[in-house]
Amino acid sequence: MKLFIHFIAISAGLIISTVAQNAPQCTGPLSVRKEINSLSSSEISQIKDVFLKMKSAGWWDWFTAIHVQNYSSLHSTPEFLPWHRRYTRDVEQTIQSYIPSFAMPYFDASAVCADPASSIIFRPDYFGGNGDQETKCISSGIAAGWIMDSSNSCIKREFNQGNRISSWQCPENVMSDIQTSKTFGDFSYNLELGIHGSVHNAIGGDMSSNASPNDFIFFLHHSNIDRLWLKWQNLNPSAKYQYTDYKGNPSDINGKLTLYDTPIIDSFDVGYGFNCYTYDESSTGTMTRTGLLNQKKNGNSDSITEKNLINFLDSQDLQKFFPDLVSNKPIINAPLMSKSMSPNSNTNTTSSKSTGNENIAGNIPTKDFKFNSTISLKTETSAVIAQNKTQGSSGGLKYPIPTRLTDGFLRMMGYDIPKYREYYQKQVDLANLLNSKGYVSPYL
Ligand SMILES: [Cu+2]
Repeated sequence: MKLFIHFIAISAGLIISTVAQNAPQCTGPLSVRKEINSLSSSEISQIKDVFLKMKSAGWWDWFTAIHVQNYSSLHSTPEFLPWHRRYTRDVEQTIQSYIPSFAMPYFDASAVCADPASSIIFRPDYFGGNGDQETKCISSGIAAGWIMDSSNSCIKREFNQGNRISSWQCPENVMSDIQTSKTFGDFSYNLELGIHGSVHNAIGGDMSSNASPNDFIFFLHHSNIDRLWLKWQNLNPSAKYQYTDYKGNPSDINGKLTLYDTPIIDSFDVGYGFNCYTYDESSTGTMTRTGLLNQKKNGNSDSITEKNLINFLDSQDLQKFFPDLVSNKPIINAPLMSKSMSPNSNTNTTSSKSTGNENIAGNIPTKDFKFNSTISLKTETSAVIAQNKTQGSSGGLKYPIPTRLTDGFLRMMGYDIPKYREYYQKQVDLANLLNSKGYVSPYL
């Protein structure tokens, strides 16, 4: 109850009813979301202190409860992207009530595709590494030792290859998903089945259950998924308000978001309504290998491989996997900013708290919400494809084949299995093609 009052207090005064098709443009400063590698050590230790306070105030269990309760409406459905955009923003705004300058970092997972376990996020001074061999409990990182309401237990991780994580989608695969998905429904499902599912499945433990928000990596990951959606939106302006499921059936964009009392369409515009944030995309086009590696260090992955691909693939292959690269679309370093917004274009310096539209429906669970459906699946190691790190023909590392999602994970998520097989085959075909052409990824 205490938590509920806290929540209302934060939301009070910020409720704006949204009847128009588009929420109003943000007038205050935008939160600028940076890649996790770009955070300073003082930002990380500040987060650590605040997250502990938020844990005792019940926030993390609260946010997990929301996800657990509404799970089935939010995955494998058109709501996947708009709902998680809203949810991630709510968490960001809650953290901002403790640290006003906070912006949700993103984890550019594909930038560490060949050896995900080496990511900075798993360091002990960040979010800790794999779970214990027996208990699966994490023993390092910001949330080590926490007991979560959803399981009445620790936060668990179970990497899919012992203390390693097998390869997931590299930037080329993610870029291909973005360029070959021409409708919202296609894009949403490809992203969900692709890098989204891979990260959840491969980290395992809480991350591969419906209580995944227990692990803060969830929010770093969804911030990145959201960034990729924004990228797709900016590349496909005419399809921006399309709202269909993956089979192409139209869905109601003016309907309400699950749990929230706001129209789904309000999630579609970043820089408007409650979406007063943007992404820091500092990958600009220095196309030398050193330049690429420096950019890699800064964590941004998806706009820097394009020129590289043009040099290795013929036009037929480009057409199949990277159609935008043959259509003269100006996509290299495509701007991520919504419309004309940029973080520097704001002259209004009033509090960022004044621009949010935090209208939350009254049916969100209280902290006493009962957990009875948490599913935690064992990783099916037999289905894990071993990572291939042998040398490619031109001296660079061979392009890794993304690991297939396990059958247990596919079932738990309710994914369309034939659709997944088709999607996954295309991912493998691309990896094989790149290897057959002696392609050297700037990320390996
Ligand atoms: Cu989710």
